[in-house]
Amino acid sequence: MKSSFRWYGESDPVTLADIRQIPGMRSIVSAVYDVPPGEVWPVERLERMAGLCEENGLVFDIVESIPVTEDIKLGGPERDRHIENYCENIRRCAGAGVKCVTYNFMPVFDWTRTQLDKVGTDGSKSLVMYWDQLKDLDPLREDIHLPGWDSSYTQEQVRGLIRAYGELGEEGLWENISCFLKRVIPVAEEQGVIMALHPDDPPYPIFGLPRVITCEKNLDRYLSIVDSPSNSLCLCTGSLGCSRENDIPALVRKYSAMGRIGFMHLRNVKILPDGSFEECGHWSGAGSLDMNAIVKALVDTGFEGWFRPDHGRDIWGEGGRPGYGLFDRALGTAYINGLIEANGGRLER
Ligand code: DNO
Repeated sequence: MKSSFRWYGESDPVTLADIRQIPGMRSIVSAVYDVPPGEVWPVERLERMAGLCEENGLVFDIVESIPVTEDIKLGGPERDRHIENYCENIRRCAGAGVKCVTYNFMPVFDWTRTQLDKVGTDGSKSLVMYWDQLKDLDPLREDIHLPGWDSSYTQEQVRGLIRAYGELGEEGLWENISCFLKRVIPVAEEQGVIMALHPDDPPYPIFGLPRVITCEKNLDRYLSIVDSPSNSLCLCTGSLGCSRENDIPALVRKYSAMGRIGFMHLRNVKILPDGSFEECGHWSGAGSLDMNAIVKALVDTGFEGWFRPDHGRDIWGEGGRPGYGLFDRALGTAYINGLIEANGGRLER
């Protein structure tokens, strides 16, 4: 399998020179972050990214994410143009050497947390979602600001979107997913690109917004819409893993054996008695997931895709981008490397 690290580009305080010193590191996961969703990425930007990675002994072969616009998810007036641009972005990424593209189908908001700097008993800081901080919030009645949310929407736009998704409902969202996949996957196949769908984080509806990429039944449904190795998963252990219903090692074993995992996001999460959760260090002893069983499932099934250490805590006073500092993610990689080696797996260089 291929070890990778998310990098936010030249403005990221974590440098490629830092990343290349992490043992076994191979690939950089990145994107063109400053082009609005739905528009086309300039080829020069992708080529520059590939060149910078190469100069640092790394490979830019995986993208996270090409965003799926609300018009695509809602079937809005710009859907066709946005899907065409999406396909063009896949071609451009492939032209720059990219082999895997991550994306998600979460309406309006990507991951949801109530606090990004919760201080743990050891003094480290992490991202948490506490139900008692969330339960009384109603974006239809009041202005709310949760950390990490897309600030490009006004509160009025958020209300409009929540109402539109309410009308669309889960089945409507499935129809729009199907329309997207039927047009995008053939292009990915032709370009030799694996599309890796990230699950909803957390895997249940928030503020009445439908969320469907949540559980085994729905992952099966998603993969069966277009039965192709290019239609694969980015299996995020921490996102699916904050619902006790999801047996993560079993899901990893099943989808990896089917050849339908392109990318693994490896992190642990601690589920609290009321269903709230806290992100924690990668080590199994720190949270609710058996990380060794997850890695063993990948090794046993001959997983050849990419993995990255997902969200780290903020440790040693680093003060980096929440979830994406260098130190704890580097510790995570070292730990995962140990699990891979102990299970007889191999890192591709
Ligand atoms: C959070 C990430 C997600 C992920 C997207 C993929 O830190 O794992 O934001 O990048 O959902 O489209």
